[in-house]
Amino acid sequence: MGRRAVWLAASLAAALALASPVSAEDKASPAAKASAVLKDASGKEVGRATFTATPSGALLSLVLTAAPPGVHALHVHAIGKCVPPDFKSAGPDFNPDQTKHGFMVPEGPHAGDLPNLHVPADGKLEVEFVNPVVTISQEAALLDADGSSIVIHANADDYKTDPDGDVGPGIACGVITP
Ligand SMILES: [Cu+2]
Ligand SMILES: [Zn+2]
Repeated sequence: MGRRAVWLAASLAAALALASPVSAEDKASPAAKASAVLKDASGKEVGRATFTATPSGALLSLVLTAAPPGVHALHVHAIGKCVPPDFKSAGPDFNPDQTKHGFMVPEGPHAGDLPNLHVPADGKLEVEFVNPVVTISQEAALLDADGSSIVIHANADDYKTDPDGDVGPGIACGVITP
């Protein structure tokens, strides 16, 4: 499994743990964490994300409490800056390997690509993913010099259109902090 490995559902992660390129240092400090509070353009909190370093990669737990219903793209973006209303300040998808966007293309995905969120009518959703590519504080790090952020977009990700999956503007954003 290379650096282009896709995000995996948590249920699949255990089977692939031995093949993941996680550094020894992250393995030695499994308690390493980072987190983000996601807010919409009006500044209202819509949910929280926690990243935990594991021997299989970064485990993302996302708890949405007031997200807009519907199907929305979820990405890690390259810069830790969330300026409303469109959160362009967060930069493009996190892409330290200079790959292309999307799970459906052979040159993809970006390290920051994630599966779509299907938010129910009450705006509440809890999901967990393991990303074997990114780390909290090592190579491909979320906490690099310019930080990173987690962004929910207006539309679904088509998993193939470069550079962003045709997802429309950001509608919620959270800076990832230690
Ligand atoms: Cu994005
Ligand atoms: Zn992408």
